[in-house]
Amino acid sequence: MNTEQNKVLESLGFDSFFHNSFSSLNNGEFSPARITEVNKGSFRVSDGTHEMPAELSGKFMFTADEISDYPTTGDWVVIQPLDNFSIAVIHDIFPRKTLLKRKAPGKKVDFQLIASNIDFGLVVQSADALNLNSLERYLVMLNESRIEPIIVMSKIDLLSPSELVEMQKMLIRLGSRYLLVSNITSKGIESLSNELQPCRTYCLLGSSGAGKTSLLNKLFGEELLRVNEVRGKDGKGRHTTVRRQLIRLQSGSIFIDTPGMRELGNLEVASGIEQTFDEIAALGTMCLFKDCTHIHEKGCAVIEALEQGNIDPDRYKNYLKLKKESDYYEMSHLEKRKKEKTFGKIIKNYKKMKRGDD
Ligand SMILES: Nc1nc2c(ncn2[C@@H]2O[C@H](COP(=O)(O)OP(=O)(O)OP(=O)(O)O)[C@@H](O)[C@H]2O)c(=O)[nH]1
Ligand SMILES: [Mg+2]
Ligand SMILES: [Zn+2]
Repeated sequence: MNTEQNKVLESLGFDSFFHNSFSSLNNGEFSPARITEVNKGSFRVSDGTHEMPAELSGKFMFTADEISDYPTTGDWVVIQPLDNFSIAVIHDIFPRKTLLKRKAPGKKVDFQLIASNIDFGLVVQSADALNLNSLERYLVMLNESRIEPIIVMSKIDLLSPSELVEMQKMLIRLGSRYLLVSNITSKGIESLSNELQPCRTYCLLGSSGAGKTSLLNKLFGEELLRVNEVRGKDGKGRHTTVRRQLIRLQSGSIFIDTPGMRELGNLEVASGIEQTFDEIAALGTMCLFKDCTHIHEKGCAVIEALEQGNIDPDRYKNYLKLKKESDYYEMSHLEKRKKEKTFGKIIKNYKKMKRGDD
């Protein structure tokens, strides 16, 4: 890679973490690119200069067997551009810095990938519909993935000054960084802009209608229009909602917009819960029993603190709720994996038998 190419890639978030693994993935002919969009198994990639559709190589598809083996938006991949950058073949995925995933919607006990290589998660929620439990769910997910959370309360134009004060009191309890913005009056947009760092990747999360895309438009200013015009050429309408799309701001920050999620289930998030409810976790180390569930045990430091009014009853309730859910899914997921393994063995043995090996 020459220095010019290097700079362009860096502007898309390609840092030393990815540089270090490139030599082991590259055989000289291929180059790095970032997944900018995933749409039902078809991909778009950018190398900073060219954006093009991309397909998985046959070998890639053959060796991938888990959901997390496939590329998601934000992934760095090794590509081979073809036909003068009109299409690319994806040969490999770089190891991920971070991976954002959630439980697949419905009864399925499986993961769904949201995005990868995210540095900051912007949890957008409408100020007129503050929901601590929902915010805590996002915080658990982000903490579990080691992504720094930033809460963004949008639509503050809908609140009276006294309602704003009340809302902030509630937000402080979460112990996370938060910002207040209005996409209508532009209040708070500048402070948010000033926080953003170039070459870092931000993911917009939050329920549908929270104002994620409006915020991104706001941050983008006139630039997004240009992007939309460019996108217009490849047949996508100017007003279509962008789905899990990676966009670079003029200031150099990289954004991934996601479609609003109706339900946010977490799987395997024990450490994310501990981190999100750190005051409860800290007390928990002082309980009489090591495996204390903090529900009814004797000598439970959490219950004691609750009774003395030292921890917030709402937070305690949410903590138990998320923990119960996480434990349940964790067990079901483990069972499912065990079944899959057994089934995989049966198929392997069957194939062997057909081939006539022992
Ligand atoms: N009053 C007010 N309305 C807003 C604000 N931000 C967004 N809206 C409105 O809220 C609605 C939803 O905004 P979007 O930006 O599409 O929300 P989203 O989070 O991207 O929603 P999904 O794409 O469905 O996940 C739109 O009608 C916006 O005009 C705000 O700051 N104040
Ligand atoms: Mg949107
Ligand atoms: Zn306890």
